[in-house]
Amino acid sequence: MAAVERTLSIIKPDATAKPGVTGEILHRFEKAGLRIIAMKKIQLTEQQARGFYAVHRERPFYGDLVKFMTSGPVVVSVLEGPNAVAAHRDLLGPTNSEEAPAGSIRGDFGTDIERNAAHGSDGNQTARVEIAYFFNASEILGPVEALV
Ligand code: FUP
Repeated sequence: MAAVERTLSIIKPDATAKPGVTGEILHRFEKAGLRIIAMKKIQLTEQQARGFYAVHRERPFYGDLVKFMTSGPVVVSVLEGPNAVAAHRDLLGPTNSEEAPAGSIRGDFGTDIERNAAHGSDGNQTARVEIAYFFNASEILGPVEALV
C-alpha cells in the first residue's frame, strides 16, 4: 500500500493573479486524491521569501525569485494522501513552464522557469521543514476519522 504522506503546496503570485486559477489548481489536487489539511492566503514578506528559498541564496536568480514571490498573494496549503510528494509534483510538471506539457499545472498556468505557477516539496524531509515553515501543528487537521 502507498504510504500516506504530507507535502507543502504554494500557489504562486502569477497564478493567484489569474481569475479562477487558484480554484482550478485546488480542484486538481482534490481530484487527484490529495486532501487539503491546512490552507491560507498570505502576502509573503521579503524575509519569509528569502528564508523559504535560502538553499538558492548563492544562485544568480535568487533576488529575482524573491521579488517575484513577494509581488502578490500566495496560497499555501498542506496536502495529504498516498504518495503525496510525488503525486503533487506529477500534477505540477517540470520546473520550467516553457517545458511543462499541457495538462500540467505549470504547463497550463505558468510562463517560464521563474513564473511557474506553483511550488511542491521535493521529498518527505523537505516537506516536513517546509510545512513547519508556514504552519503550526494546531493549524493542521488531524485524520478524517477524528473529525466525525
Ligand atoms: P522545483 O523543485 O521544481 O521548485 O525547482 P528548483 O528547486 O530547481 O527551483 C526552485 C525555484 O527557483 C523554482 F520555483 C524556480 C526557480 N528558479 C528560477 O527562478 N530560475 C532558475 O534558473 C532556476 C529556478
